[in-house]
Amino acid sequence: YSQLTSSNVSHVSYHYNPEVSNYHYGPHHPMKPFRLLLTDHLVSAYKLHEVMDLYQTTPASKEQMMKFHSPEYIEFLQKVSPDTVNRATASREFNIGDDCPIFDGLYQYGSMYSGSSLDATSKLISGISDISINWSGGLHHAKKYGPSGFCYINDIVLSILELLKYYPRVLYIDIDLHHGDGVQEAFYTTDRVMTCSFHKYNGTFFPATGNFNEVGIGRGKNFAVNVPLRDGIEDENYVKLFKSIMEPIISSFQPSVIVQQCGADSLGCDRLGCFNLNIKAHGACVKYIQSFGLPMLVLGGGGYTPRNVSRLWCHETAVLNNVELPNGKLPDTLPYKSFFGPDFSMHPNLGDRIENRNTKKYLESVRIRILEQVRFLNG
Ligand code: V1S
Ligand code: CA
Ligand code: ZN
Repeated sequence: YSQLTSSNVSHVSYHYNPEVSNYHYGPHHPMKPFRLLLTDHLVSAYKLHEVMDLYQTTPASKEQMMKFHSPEYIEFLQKVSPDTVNRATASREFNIGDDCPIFDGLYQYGSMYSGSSLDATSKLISGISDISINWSGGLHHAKKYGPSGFCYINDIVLSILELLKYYPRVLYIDIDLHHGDGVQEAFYTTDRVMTCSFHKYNGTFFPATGNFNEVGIGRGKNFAVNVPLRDGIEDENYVKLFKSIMEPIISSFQPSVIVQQCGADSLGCDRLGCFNLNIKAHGACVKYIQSFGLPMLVLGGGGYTPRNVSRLWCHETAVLNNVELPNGKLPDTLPYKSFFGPDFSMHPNLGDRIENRNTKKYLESVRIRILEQVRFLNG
């Protein structure tokens, strides 16, 4: 299998099935697949489609999804519908409820976004792409036996399992606001996958896991890294901390491939969020990881203010293609342009809504504690 060539121009592929944006979790639910259509329109309006390989993706098969999920759970998803569901049983046996409702086409939705991640993964494995992007994926909470936190099928675990057939070591990086618990749990006992999540943590914030002391067990000890943050973290401190942790992790773990989950709920002004990050800072984390020149699977995740989710993922698509988007107003040809008012710009200020509870002293202690953990990687 061929890997990155010596040229410094990456071959980028974009994996999307427009049908995925038509599913609805329900009128009051914060997860809006429509944000994926908005993202695609922005990417297209900036002509980024012209510089990448585009693939219309195919749904994952039942067998593919059962590489991680239990047959009982997948069969339940396949059979259930909003009209026939027994809510009491579904809630008790499969964690169905307000966070993870049964909606029309649920099974197709899960297989659609997972199929996109698997298509993106196979383009990396074959060496056709150096970087492959699926903004509809990154649903990091789903468990073997059931859904959690808006996530039904864990497309990340499925992709990593596939990568492990061809690559010795996979690094998973998760900059969603929430802890990447489903991925961490799936690889908690192996030293072939290192998981690293940055998230808000206070012991109760969903999913309530992800403190420092979760480091993996057995052979996997020290191969799970958690970076618990408080409300209101700002651009400079976040990016500095991110780089100072990821640099030693990458040099000691020496991954053969990187999977990055780019959840957009870590932006400021997110409907469910509590950080103060701007789009450029979030994008700087993606760019930094790209600078290591390893094959990379780039996924979406959370993000509950659709106009900012689509701005972010369009900006990151540009970053990954080494394209600098023009400053100033969004293109006039953009459909749904009214969503982006009143400023109609790519970079609204998202950075000053919430008081920063991360003191310099706290962040320094986080950094030191994690560097100590990472020191143990090489024996
Ligand atoms: N925070 C938060 C939040 N908000 C909701 C919610 C709100 C309205 C609805 F109609 C339905 C759900 N649920 C939550 C969180 C789950 C957050 C999931 C984040 C997912 C991700 O971004 O990481 C990846 C895509 N759930 C909870 O806090 C659990 C509850 C404890 C409170 C909310 N109720 C609805 C369920 C129980
Ligand atoms: Ca995270
Ligand atoms: Zn999230």
